[in-house]
Amino acid sequence: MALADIFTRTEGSSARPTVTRTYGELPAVQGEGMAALRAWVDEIAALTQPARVHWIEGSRAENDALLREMVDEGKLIKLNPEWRPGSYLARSHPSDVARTEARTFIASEREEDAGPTNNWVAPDEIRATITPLFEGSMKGRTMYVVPFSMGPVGGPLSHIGVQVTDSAYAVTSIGIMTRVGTEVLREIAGGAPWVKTVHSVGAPLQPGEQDVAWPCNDEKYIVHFPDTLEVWSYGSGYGGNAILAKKCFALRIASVIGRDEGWLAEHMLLIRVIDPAGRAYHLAAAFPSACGKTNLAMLRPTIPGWRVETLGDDIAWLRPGEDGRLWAINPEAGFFGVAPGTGQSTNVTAVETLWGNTIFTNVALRPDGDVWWEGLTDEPPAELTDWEGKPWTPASGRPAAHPNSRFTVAAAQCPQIAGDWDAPQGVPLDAILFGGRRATNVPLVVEATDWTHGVFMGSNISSEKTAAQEGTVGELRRDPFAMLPFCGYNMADYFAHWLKVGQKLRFDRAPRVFQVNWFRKGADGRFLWPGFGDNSRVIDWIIRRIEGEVGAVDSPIGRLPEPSDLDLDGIEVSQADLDELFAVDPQLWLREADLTEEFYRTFDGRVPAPLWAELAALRYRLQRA
Ligand code: GTP
Ligand code: SPV
Ligand code: MN
Repeated sequence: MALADIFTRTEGSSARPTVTRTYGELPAVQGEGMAALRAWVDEIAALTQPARVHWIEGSRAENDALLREMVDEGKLIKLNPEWRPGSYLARSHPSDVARTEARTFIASEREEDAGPTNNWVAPDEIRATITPLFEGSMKGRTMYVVPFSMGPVGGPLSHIGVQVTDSAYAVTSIGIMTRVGTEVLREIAGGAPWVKTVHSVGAPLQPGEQDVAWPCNDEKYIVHFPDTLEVWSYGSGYGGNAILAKKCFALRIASVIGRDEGWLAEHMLLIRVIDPAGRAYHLAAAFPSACGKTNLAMLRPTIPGWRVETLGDDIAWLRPGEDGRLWAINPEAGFFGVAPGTGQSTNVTAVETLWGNTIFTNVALRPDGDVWWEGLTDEPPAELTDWEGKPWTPASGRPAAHPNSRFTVAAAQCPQIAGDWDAPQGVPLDAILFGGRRATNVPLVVEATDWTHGVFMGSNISSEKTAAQEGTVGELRRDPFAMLPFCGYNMADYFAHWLKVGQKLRFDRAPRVFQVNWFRKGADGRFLWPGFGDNSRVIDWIIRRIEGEVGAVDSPIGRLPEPSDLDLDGIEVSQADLDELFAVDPQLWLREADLTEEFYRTFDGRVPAPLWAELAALRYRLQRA
């Protein structure tokens, strides 16, 4: 693919070679809405006191200049263009490597609107806390103004926002992950509503002070104001803490907008699956962070004749259509994916996507100026520089790449991206999958009996924690709909909203709901299921269920495949492993049901009655199994 094709979204904007504009020089976009934007930018600049203000226009030249500047400042390492053209490595501060959920707040007017799964703070109180932190926080730095669109600019399901930030790394990342630039300003000028997002790494520079490679602050605040549609993020330069269009806007704030407008903002991948007969199906799947979304989004089926086209890998916005179907778009424009575990044998599509024009963060550097991470190749290189910049050899006894190291790359670079991946109206869903990382109990695949049962399943997802968030890896936690850290309002109201959206769908056109688990382990600790490309075998069963081509076995927790209906041609899975993959132990599930009751009770009566009825019915079936 030609470089020019990758940056098509910036075509039409004038390519200006100059990066820095002094404060007061404004883009030549006229319109009513610009006054409010300018006033807001003035207000933030007066508070944060940057040395310069730079309105981002989204051109290729501007992006290149920002990257060059960061290389000059030692903030990025330019990779060897022979191996990885147009690509860079960022090394974060060792304390700033993942989302900080404990420092993430929902500042709704009413505490009950945040609910027990969120950190609630009163808006006035938190403004009083963070305003002094933002005071002068951009001193000596450039404040970038980044207008962005989630979804194609002007699309019926799209929403726009503006991020001001003092991090050029954030600007270039947002440029990959969203549609950025002057065409968004034209929407704002024309009066389109927009979300305000403010980001500072919290590291002002005194005159003459030398900057560091990754400025950040020990004190961190990621604060969402759902009532006024604002995000204020302080102290972190990392991913979901700093690319505010992503988790903060497209999930936490958008979930609140969706609640009010009748749609859903979800932590889901989106794919089109094409069967050997050429029939196309659309699937969305919600798995918690680092639990396989990017991998499933880029699936290469191991069953002959099947194909998958990628539509999105992390976020989907779902809206009931006039036709009674549930329509979905991927609001993002790029992938911010987990590097470790991404390799030739697991996700060759991702490896090919990363051929160039990629910003890597916290992976290892090879002596030849290319990158490496655990799982990219079976054999590690003999020597590397690790993610902290220290010499590394296979004998070092520690990972060379941080477990949550990531790549940032344009979606258009994915070799199996769907031709219409950015179609403004999206695609109609045939199935929704919920999953998590569960070593025990949860079968490879289970089908929900109907929408309400599916919502019950989603509300009960739990998963072992990964490196994508601060905390203890492996610890089991509830992560309903894979949205625990991302739902911007009361989770029980969110369950009710899912039920309500279901009522807007035609019963025979609503997506069918399934729960999957690629991560079940045997007593010896090994994964029972080969996973990755072989997950196509589960998708094949799901689609044949949708078409009514195969039956299923009723179990207390839902419908399981008839063992003979799973296509296992060409893989070695022993009968004992298969039995274990689908084993449902009523005693253990009754214990899970107790935990569900405990969880539901934390919502003070807000969990919708139909879900309590599902829990009662589950227990009834389990007691008689
Ligand atoms: P976020 O970007 O954090 O939301 O993560 P994600 O859900 O997109 O997860 P991703 O696809 O990046 O996978 C995370 C880790 O899970 C990687 O190390 C993968 O190698 C591993 N993984 C993904 N799919 C499978 C699978 O089918 N089986 C096994 N065993 N591991 C998998
Ligand atoms: C996740 O943690 O689910 C991610 C990465 O997708 S971040 O954007 O940092 O949230
Ligand atoms: Mn994610």
